[in-house]
Amino acid sequence: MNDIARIIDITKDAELKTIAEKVSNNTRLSFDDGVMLFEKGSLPFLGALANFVREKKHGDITYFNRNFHIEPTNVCVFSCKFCSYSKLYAHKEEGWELTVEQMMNIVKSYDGKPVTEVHIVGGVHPKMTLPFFADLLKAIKAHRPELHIKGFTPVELDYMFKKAKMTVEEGMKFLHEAGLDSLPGGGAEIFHPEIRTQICEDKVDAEGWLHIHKAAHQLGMHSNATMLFGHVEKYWHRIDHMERLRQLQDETGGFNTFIPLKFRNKDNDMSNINECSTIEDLKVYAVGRLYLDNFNHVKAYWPMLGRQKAQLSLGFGVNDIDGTIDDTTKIYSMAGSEEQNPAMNTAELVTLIKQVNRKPIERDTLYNVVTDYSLKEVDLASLN
Ligand code: V47
Ligand code: SF4
Repeated sequence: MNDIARIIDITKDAELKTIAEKVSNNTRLSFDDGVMLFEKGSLPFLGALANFVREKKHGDITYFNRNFHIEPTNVCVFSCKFCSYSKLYAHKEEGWELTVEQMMNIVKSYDGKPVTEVHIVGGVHPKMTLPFFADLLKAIKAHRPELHIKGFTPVELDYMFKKAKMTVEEGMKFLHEAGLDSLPGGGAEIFHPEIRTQICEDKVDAEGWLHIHKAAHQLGMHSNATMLFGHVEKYWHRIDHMERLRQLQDETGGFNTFIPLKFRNKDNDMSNINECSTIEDLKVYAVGRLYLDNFNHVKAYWPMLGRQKAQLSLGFGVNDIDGTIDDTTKIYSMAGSEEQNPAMNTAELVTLIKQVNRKPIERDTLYNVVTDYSLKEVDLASLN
């Protein structure tokens, strides 16, 4: 009996058996299947099924990349209740805003280091406009043309485009021409308005978020998609979120990676909500892997999850654990991330992946292989 037949065989529940058969036959799961997986699927069942798909797509390969983050500002005009930045607009003395020169100094501090990507994301500061960010993009490309710039969520973009009186298509083209290569996955949260009005009512809505990603895809740019889970949403809101992503992906094929983000409750206006369990985290990765059949990659963002849970996630559908993030990333440590110092060097990442018998591959943003650490003996001590 092969692996999938064994999974189907051990399932007593007829409905879950049907879902497992669909996965085995490459048949797309329906909305109700997705909800049922959350309602009835045990962790071992979901894990076995998600791992089957993960290994069919990628074998043991586990990707990571070498990147660094720039957060232009922590001031934000919006007031997402889960966000530890949101109160800063009223308390500007606690805020920072970087000039183009200061951000270029961060870029230059990586000169000679083998990073392939810069990830730029932050709050929405009213003075940081489209021309300001276009100048930043041009300056980065002039200094280091091969560095891939992944930057700005639709929340930031929607605000800049409106302020510049540009359409989404015009604004995206303008930034792309200035040097923006791809979009990160942030700002998606939970798309359904029933939840959005409770947790982030004043920022771009689901249609606006999807429109901006679609415009980027139509320019040939790739992007990621996140989902903030484990707060006030129900199972069906998660599936509704994934369904909207799956539909856009069918249309454009522009998404690289799905990144579930676990809600953390430190120092924000939702601190009264308990964080969900590790079991729930793993279930979300698994259902994400099963439902989003047209996404190539599922990523665990390890600074939020912690190193050990990131290792565990590799058996639940995850095939990417993000990158060597520098400790300048404040948004997560402020919200109570597992890692007080979210930085890991290449040797640590490679070791982490090898410890759970997976194959570490350093990738660039578009999943081209940079170095296959599974093929050769690497002197880990020599890596930075
Ligand atoms: O959209 C904010 C989340 C996101 C909290 O594309 C929180 O490669 C949990 O999108 N608890 C921004 N999460 C980060 C993001 C991201 C991260 C890593 C990689 C990529 C990528 C994208 O951070 C926001 C929001 O969902 N966030 N506050 C919190 N309290
Ligand atoms: Fe602003 Fe983003 Fe925080 Fe919302 S999540 S308040 S848009 S920084």
